Amino acid sequence: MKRRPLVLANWKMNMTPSQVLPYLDQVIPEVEKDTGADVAIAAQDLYLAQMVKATTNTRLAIAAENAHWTDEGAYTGETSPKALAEIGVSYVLIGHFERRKLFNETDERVNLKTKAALKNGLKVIVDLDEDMSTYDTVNPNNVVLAQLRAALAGISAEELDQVAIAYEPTWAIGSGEAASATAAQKAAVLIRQSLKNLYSAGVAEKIRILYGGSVTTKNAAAFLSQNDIDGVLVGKAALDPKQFLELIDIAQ
Ligand code: G2H
Repeated sequence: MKRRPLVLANWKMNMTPSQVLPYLDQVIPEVEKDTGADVAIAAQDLYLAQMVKATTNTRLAIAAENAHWTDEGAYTGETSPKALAEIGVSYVLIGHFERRKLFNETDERVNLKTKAALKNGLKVIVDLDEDMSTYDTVNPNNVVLAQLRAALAGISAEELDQVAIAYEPTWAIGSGEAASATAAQKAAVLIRQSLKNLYSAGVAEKIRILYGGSVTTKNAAAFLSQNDIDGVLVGKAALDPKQFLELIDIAQ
């Protein structure tokens, strides 16, 4: 089954306010010409409303980098998934390695946040982040597959329609050293096999699995040509609009 690729930029805590609109102005006309891939940019909350406005009625979707697990309440400094949905954000990235490592995001929180985002109509990219060396066999103790099971606990097959999975080996994140395409494909196969066990073959066939971790214009084609890799999650390279456009071209 051919799944429509997703190219997701993760700006992280980069880009200054004055860079946001010029970046979008450069990217939108090109994205509008393309039809073969879904394209989204995840950015700091501060920029999201402006970005949604600038991309209204275009093919470029806007994503949040995180969201809370409740709609409202006394959670100083947090962002409500309900508010994100109301301003027109399309996607939210949940469980990125930097959230897990630097902000103590647990599997349980990833699950709660995924459920809350889905309830509010947001599409979710669930990030699984661990070392590739745990990937040699379908081992029930495999950390990534444990993260997968925990993240999706209580989520129905129907809800899963709005979920994509991103696989990012920890050592490849921001390091300039990507996984090999064959190793990433192997990881994606195991993730898909796990989804088949958790849901069904049909569900597992439909879900998009992205590779992330030092994706560049040089290595993206190799990842995207793998049978089970349906997109890329790109940090550093996507900070340059020209490189981001090139990556989108590669994904067509
Ligand atoms: C990994 C990735 C984007 P980079 O964090 O999620 O960033 O492409 O800079 O490794």
